[in-house]
Amino acid sequence: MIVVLAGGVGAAKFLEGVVQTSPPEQVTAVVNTGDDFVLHGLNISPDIDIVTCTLANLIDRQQGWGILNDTTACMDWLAKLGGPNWFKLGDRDLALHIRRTALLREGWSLSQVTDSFRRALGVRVRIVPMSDDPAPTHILTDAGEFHFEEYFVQRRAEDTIQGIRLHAAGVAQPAPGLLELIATADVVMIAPSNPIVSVGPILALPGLHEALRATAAPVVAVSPIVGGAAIKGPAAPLMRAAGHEVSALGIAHIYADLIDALVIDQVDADLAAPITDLGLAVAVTDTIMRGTAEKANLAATVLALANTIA
Ligand code: FO1
Repeated sequence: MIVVLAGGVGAAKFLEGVVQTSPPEQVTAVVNTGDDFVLHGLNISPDIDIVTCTLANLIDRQQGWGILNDTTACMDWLAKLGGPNWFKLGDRDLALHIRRTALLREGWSLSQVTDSFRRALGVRVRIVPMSDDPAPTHILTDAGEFHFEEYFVQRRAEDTIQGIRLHAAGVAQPAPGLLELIATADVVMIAPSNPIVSVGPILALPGLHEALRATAAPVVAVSPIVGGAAIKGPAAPLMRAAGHEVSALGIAHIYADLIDALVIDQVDADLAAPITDLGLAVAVTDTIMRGTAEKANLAATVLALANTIA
């Protein structure tokens, strides 16, 4: 089993590469739920839906989230009625949240809901939330403490970050079977996602560090930072706020005692030596996932690097 620790948009694209180089039934995506929140009384799981809809080829590729050609009739009326409209939810997207909320109320776990949805949408990759417990990510700023989505979307990431609070709802347990999945994996991959608020919440679960260190599987990460910048999203200010250098070397430091190897972009080839000095194996390739071929090449590079370690 190939286990991929995943956030949202970047991870979803990477997974599209992984399923080109390995049978989808042998791939399990463990997805961040730190972005999850309640809006309009609905349980919204942004990264789970991004991964699921991308792998179902239903995603709005221009945005990276939301459903292709979705309409906004309900959102328009919600706004007309005074509802919040800062988080754009299309009509088909809302069906996911309405159904998820109903099933959770009936006693289903988030794992069960997520598995039911990916099967309904024809996705052959197993998709597992990192936890079935609430584990919201909060950003502490000079203007107060906000849920990640309020900070990032509603407030346009303009606040000065003073800190990050993972699992702000209290102690979240790894999803059922997650530690076992890592222990028995053939390969563990960390997708090119935000190391602080997408991968960070997963790694902060009790037992995750130990599981990654103990597994016989090679653990290989892909740097989401290229040429000192993130491809998309707020990784740079968040890494700085967490005291890390915004570079592929900074990524290596964050993951150093949990991974065996790191794949970095060719523009960062000069960082291969200092990263190797940390005891990590390094592969250098084009990590910008412009299209299908680049996604497949990146996944193949990760797999090849893993095979040199196993
Ligand atoms: N990101 C935005 O920047 N603006 C939005 O209005 C927005 C809506 C949205 C709806 C459903 C969904 O699954 C994701 C959505 N996202 C939106 C992306 C979301 O902010 C992601 O959690 C982040 O991009 C981090 O992965």
